[in-house]
Amino acid sequence: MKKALITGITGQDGSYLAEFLLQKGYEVHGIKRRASSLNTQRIDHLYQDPHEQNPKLKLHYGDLTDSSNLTRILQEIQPDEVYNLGAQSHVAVSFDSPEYTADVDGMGTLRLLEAIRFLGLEKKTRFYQASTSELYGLVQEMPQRETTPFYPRSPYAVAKLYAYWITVNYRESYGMYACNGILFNHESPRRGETFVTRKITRGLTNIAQGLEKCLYLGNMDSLRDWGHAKDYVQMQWLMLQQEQPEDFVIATGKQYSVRQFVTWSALELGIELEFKGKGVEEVAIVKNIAGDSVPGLYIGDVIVKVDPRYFRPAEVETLLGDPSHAKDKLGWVPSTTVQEMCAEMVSEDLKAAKQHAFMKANGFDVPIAIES
Ligand code: NDP
Ligand code: GDR
Repeated sequence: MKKALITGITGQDGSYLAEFLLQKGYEVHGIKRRASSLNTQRIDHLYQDPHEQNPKLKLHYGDLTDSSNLTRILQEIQPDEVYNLGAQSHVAVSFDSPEYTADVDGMGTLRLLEAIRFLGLEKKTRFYQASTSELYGLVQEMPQRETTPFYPRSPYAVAKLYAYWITVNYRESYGMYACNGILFNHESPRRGETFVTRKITRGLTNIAQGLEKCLYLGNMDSLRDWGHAKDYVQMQWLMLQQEQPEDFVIATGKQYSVRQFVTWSALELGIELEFKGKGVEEVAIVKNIAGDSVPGLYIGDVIVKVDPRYFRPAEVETLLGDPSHAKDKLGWVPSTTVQEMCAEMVSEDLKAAKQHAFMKANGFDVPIAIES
């Protein structure tokens, strides 16, 4: 039985990857951070009670900032594969916490690689690094492929640049099977609530249930190449099953604006929107509502506004990936379109919003966690 260690197992990708590897028959180990409240919601459905059986999923407390902890966990598990998904992954937050982001996202990668080497596991343990399209930053070439020069535009992307190169360096220096997946944005119903797609689907479903009045967003012109996280984790695994380690771009090859994602999400709820104004003045107004699908909402209501607080000190305006290398070598074909993914996200968030509205209507004052 193969053993895998996943850092970031409590995150979006970590949860899908853990599911995938368990289905493949792996023993899966994950590193979770100590938090003052439970942070395992995304993997709770995979939990097996160690008192009843020998679980195939095992969690270890740890942190990418703690080398001795990482070394001890690796020594204990001796994994065949390590997936380094753990990160302070929010680009906007990285401008507020640049040093922490560098420590976790950049140095954290070095700590793991060095622990593998120190323990003499460099010929046994294969290593996947969660690299990102944010490395491309300011446009150098469109679409972006494995050979496109990097121009990072945030402390997050600069930290990930270090992680990218240290992974390449350990491969070249020590013959490690180590590779970078340069993944473009991927989303799902499990996406963190403060990334733009989930913020939109959650915000609009709350509005449709009368729980919120207006959704505030930043740069609506931003263009992204969005895929489904469930598809993308399969590529993470495939990258570690090749004869030779290589770096791959994983993307859909199509890009859409934030505004377009708002439009699709609203249409899923039966709401047709009209956008008026430019820049900070832009708003989305309800133009039509299908049937009586959204009681309490009226034509002419303004339900999306721009708040410059969400503008970034330096923006990545446009990302579009060229996945042809992954297609040729890994047989990559995304199984979900962005519209299908948007529909799935709206549907899941609508269920939660309906439950919330039901509780509220029945006298339970449950506040909505609105973190942006
Ligand atoms: P999430 O933000 O959903 O998950 C991040 C994970 O990292 C969480 O489990 C988090 O733990 C953990 N983590 C954060 N800080 C530390 C730390 N100091 N030590 C250990 N673990 C830590 O990210 P995604 O699942 O979306 O992304 C996975 C990886 O892929 C990240 O590295 C991200 O940068 C990268 N990536 C993501 C893309 C995307 O579009 N989703 C695209 C390209 C790259 P906790 O739950 O406790 O917060
Ligand atoms: P990104 O994702 O920065 O691409 O990083 P995010 O969803 O945060 O932003 C995408 C684009 O939308 C614009 N935007 C807003 N973003 C947020 N979060 N909130 C808003 O209100 C808002 N309004 C407009 C942003 O400016 C940006 O242009 C994600 C993360 O998962 C990274 O870890 C990963 O490496 C990259 O994707 C690929």
